[in-house]
Amino acid sequence: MAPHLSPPDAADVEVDLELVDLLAARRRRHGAILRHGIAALYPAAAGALLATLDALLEQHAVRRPANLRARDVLREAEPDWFQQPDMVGYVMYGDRFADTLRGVGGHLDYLGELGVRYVHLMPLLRAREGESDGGYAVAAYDEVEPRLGTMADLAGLADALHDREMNLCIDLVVNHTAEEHPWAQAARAGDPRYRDFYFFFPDREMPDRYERTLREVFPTFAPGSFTWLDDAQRWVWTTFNEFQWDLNWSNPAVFAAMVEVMLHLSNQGVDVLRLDAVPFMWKREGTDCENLPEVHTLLCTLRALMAIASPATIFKAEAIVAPEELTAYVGAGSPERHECELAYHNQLMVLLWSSLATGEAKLMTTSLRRLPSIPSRASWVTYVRCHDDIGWAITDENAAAVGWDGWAHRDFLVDFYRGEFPLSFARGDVFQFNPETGDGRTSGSAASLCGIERALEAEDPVHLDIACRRLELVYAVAYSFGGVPLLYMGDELGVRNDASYLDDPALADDNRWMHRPRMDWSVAARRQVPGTLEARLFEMMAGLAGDRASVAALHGAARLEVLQPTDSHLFAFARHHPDRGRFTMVANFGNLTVVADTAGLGCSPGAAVRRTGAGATLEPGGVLTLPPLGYAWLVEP
Ligand code: OTU
Repeated sequence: MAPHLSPPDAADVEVDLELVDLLAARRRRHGAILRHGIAALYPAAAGALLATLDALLEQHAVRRPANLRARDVLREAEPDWFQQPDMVGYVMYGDRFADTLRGVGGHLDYLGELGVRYVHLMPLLRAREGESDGGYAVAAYDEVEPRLGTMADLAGLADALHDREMNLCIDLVVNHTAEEHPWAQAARAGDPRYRDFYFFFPDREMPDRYERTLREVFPTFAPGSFTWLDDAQRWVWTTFNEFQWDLNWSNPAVFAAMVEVMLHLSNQGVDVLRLDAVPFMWKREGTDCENLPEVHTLLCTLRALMAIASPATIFKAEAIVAPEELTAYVGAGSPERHECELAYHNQLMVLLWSSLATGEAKLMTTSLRRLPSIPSRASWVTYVRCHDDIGWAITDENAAAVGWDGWAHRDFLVDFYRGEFPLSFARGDVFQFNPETGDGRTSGSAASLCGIERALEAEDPVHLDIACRRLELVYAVAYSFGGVPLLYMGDELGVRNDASYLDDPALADDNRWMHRPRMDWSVAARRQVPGTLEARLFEMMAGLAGDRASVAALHGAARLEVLQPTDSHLFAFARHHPDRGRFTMVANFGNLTVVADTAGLGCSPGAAVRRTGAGATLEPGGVLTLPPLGYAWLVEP
């Protein structure tokens, strides 16, 4: 008789996971990092701050709902949940997608069709009235924007998502508050406790000294980094808009107050906190006040706290910075450090658009080969478009390495994507042109930047087909490069630029609203009408998600190797995992057909096609034929 284990009585195995034991274990695991971080950041106040944090942790543990405590345990058992090959994100403004949070909950089937398992809702906490930088000027961290609903609706949406194995990501604006936030109002009125929540200066002396080395983020609509307050007779630090006051994170009271905010949001069932504008969280004279070492210590310390209090909640860093600064946010360079689990891969995004414009992949290959690898427990979010402009973060060094002039190339990209370059297929606009530095950025929807808008206007089916291939090509890279791919609302339907923001005085100044249109559900319905643009693109995006989910090697921990094909129009990379096989993608950005040999890309003869675009084919023997904008996804066991 075959030996078998008889199932034990359920009562025998029921383990009572005492909350106190769990907390103690988590403290043993993360407590030293927490204490070290606090001591490093706040040496004079460390003891008192740790006591405050202890009290917050205790209060939080009592308040944390039972279902989320269970989720904590599950997530500790599956810490790589966000790295699974079936993880696909969708980014939306709740109001623009479905009016309210409840409305969003009513459209989860739609997201399910796209294979979405991660929903990023753009800023949803109560913002200031009027201009609010798309909600990035928060007036109350403990309230949901009334237009969208209530905190209870948010918790309800989290539950509904969790029931469908979907995860919730929300924005947390950590660098600044709105000037209407009660902290800011108290500071303005002269309350000394809250004065220290921000940076106030009686005269121009310090602002002038800082500004010698600061970069201007919004040079056209918010020049300078300080704003004069007539009533308070003070300058206040405002990196972004005048109504967004930078928080003073060197004040331990700010740290404690923001921890409270984070814990409260995690108790609503939030899985991922997108930490906005993290590079700016620490200032020091004589520097650009971005990416300072203290920022990284801050993030590690907050991470340790969250891992003790709410392990089900992870961090995504929003640091849209130069390549040499980027990778540290996910722990590159110090793999023993646990910083953010996720960060935006703005390099990949920028280089995809650069490659589409030039029909050349060598800059992308060279730049990405130079990026340090990141620890296997962290991942990128990869994306083609988001709600922001495209800042052309291509360094002079990387451009020079392929024989290009960095400035000239960035200038070309700005012209190309505003549609002003001969033969440009794009339709976009320039965002925040800075005449002092000559730098410009780009606004526009993915479809418009890929040429779909122009082709539709010209009623030109050939160019429409080519434009769709461009969109597919860049999304096919984003869906396989590593980590969580993000689908930006509307791209699945080829939504074009929308000029209606110009009619709203609170938005008209900021052309990023051209690529933040409202969802038109009658357009979405056309996804079911064969032969339409919407059906084609929707099926394409759903197919990318489905194929991605079927490739074990697309787990986020698989090592990335950017390959160097002999033909510089090709971009190719492999993902290696010792126990999950190998994945290879080859993409042709050029406008001639390229024939490549898969053995030359390191593939074994057993490599099989999982997906192709634009009619690419693989013949026995490993000969790959890639028409213009064609690509292949190859898998090996
Ligand atoms: C973020 O972006 C948001 O994504 C923007 O929508 C906000 O306007 C802004 O913060 C202020 O809250 O400069 O052009 O390195 O580059 O935080 C976008 C980080 C931005 C910054 C980034 C910022």
